[in-house]
Amino acid sequence: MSRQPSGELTPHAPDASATGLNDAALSALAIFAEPKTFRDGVTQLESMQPGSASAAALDTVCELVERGWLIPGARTARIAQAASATRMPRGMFGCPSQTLEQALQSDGAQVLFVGMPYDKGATGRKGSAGGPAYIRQCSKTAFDYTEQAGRAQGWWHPFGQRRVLEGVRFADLGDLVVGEGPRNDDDFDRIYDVLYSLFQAGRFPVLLGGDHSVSLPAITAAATLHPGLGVIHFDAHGDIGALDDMGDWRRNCSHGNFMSWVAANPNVASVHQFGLRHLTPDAPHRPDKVCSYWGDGFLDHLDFILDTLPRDRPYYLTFDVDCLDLAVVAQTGTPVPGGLSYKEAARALGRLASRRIVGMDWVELMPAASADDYREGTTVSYLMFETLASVFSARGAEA
Ligand SMILES: [Mn+2]
Repeated sequence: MSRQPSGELTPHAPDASATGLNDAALSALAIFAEPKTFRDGVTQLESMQPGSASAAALDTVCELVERGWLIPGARTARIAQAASATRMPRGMFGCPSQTLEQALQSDGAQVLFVGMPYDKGATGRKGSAGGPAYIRQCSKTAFDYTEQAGRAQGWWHPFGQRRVLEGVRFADLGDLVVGEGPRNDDDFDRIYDVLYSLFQAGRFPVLLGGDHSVSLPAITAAATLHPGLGVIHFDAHGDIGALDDMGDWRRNCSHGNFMSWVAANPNVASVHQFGLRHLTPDAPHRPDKVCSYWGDGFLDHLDFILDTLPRDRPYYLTFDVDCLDLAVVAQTGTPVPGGLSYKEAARALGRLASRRIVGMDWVELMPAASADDYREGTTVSYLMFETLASVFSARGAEA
């Protein structure tokens, strides 16, 4: 993070002593026990350590911010407002709307949908900013969420011959505000802050994109709270390049390269990519922790792949709809033929959901040209519903 964060910073965990931070970092954290701005904190650290170069104080605080030990504190109220600014009477799958504040209370819902109508990170066709509204509109065809006396009713699953998602409460936070500023700026801070607070409260966030770059702040938030995070990535494209060529994410991150910074995050232990098939002029760059499965061959080896995904690891799922075949979903910025069928994707997601998934995003879906064309939104909604059903079945329907 090369840019100094605005607003006041505060430590994200009260007790950092057990985590192997060095003395300089610990005394810097202590300074921020009383929230203060980046600049004030650095100045105070310099004055406390006479003789130390001011660059060292700056580095220490920068690293604390970058690794998520210091987080924006004064922003919470503004974020809550931003998140609820476009609330609708009923949200994804017809579920009730909640403010972030309500969602974070002890009786808040378990699954929280958050829309991000953002496509500043799309390098080609724009339009995925319309994704959240479109998929919400289509989603009730797949599943119409209901509660009785505060208990989620779930739905009957014809293949599983059982009710799924019974007792798992859903709520929709609405869309986050997208500002007028440049890409990767305040919009990303908002995604980070909202998802961070949901992860911290033990909620299961479902981010509705938006172009794929919105996953960077979402995964960063997940990795900060769940160090050792695994990322499960469905996509036609790897979205990754050599980090040395990428530079500053604030300036350069787009939907086509965001995974470079995800993979470089020390809190991310692994990235597994499925469905890749886009042609590139050169052999792709892959850091060691990234494992890519090309095309649909992985479907024959799901048992083997699952054995390579440790059970005790938390995972974040990011699903780019262009991993699906062009004939299944064409309303996406960079469609590629030869992708997964609906059934193939559902089977793979169902198996991978046996791992502990802590949150997910669904990105790159664009609205249909015609207002009454629900086909692709319905397809993606079904897949999302199936995935949620698998995730919460695997958890033993904790509710
Ligand atoms: Mn992508």
